[in-house]
Amino acid sequence: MKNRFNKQPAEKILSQKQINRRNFIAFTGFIGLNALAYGGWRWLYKSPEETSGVTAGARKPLRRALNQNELLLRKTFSNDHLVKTYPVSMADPNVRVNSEIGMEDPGFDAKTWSLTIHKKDGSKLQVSLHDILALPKTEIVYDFKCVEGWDQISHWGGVKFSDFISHYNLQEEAALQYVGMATPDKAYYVGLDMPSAMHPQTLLAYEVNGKPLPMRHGQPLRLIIPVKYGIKNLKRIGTISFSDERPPDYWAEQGYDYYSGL
Ligand SMILES: Nc1nc2c(c(=O)[nH]1)N[C@H]1C(S)=C(S)[C@@H](COP(=O)(O)O)O[C@H]1N2
Ligand SMILES: [Mo]
Repeated sequence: MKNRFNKQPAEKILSQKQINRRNFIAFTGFIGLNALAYGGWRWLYKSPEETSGVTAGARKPLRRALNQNELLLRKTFSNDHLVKTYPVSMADPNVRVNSEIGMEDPGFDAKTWSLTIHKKDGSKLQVSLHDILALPKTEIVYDFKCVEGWDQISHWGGVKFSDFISHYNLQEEAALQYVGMATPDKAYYVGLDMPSAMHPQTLLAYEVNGKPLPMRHGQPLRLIIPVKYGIKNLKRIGTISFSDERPPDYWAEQGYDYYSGL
């Protein structure tokens, strides 16, 4: 009797010639794609490095691509586009500490710290933490993303940069195209396009998880700018300045994207 449960599906039997042909196509295709990738990499690697300026350290074609990408991103940027937020319960209680450039001064004292604002007319405005704590407080829980490949949902509190601007009547400054921020020792610094700085989720933050910022997270005041990668979220802000030219930016001088938008 025939076993009806042991039926083999009718497979197409390939001739040796067909097998050889398929192997040949797969093999040459593999070699070809690799040659193309290698050629592309050689081309990029051998192309000249950009002229050092506000940005540096990247091959010219790569920097061109980054700058083009910035133009596209800027076209779609809007204050109505909010970064996704989460309930406080989802915030990680152990906030990761990344790098601490510009925070190494052992003599730094958060109690005597004040924020220096360089105004358009050349004058300086000194703002104490006490003054900042008196401004309306905003909290945000969002997914903080570092270019090094990690991200973490974290909870921050502070004053909106845009609220700070209106409280101190810095409208003329905010009409310029860029904001520059630096640590008190000037060792770490970032440049930000004004629309991103004025975005409603951008904070001058003094709290993480409902408590004052620990030293390693930038005590007493840091930038939280959810529309950007971690590199732009300067810890321990010492000075803020405004300009129509791109301010110096620590990582853009090392080949990273100046815009670093998300
Ligand atoms: N002053 C200063 N701010 C800094 C950095 C730094 O090295 N020094 N590193 C940046 C980078 S790359 C990231 S990912 C975040 C990390 O912030 P966190 O340590 O609070 O997680 O801080 C940013 N701000
Ligand atoms: Mo980072």
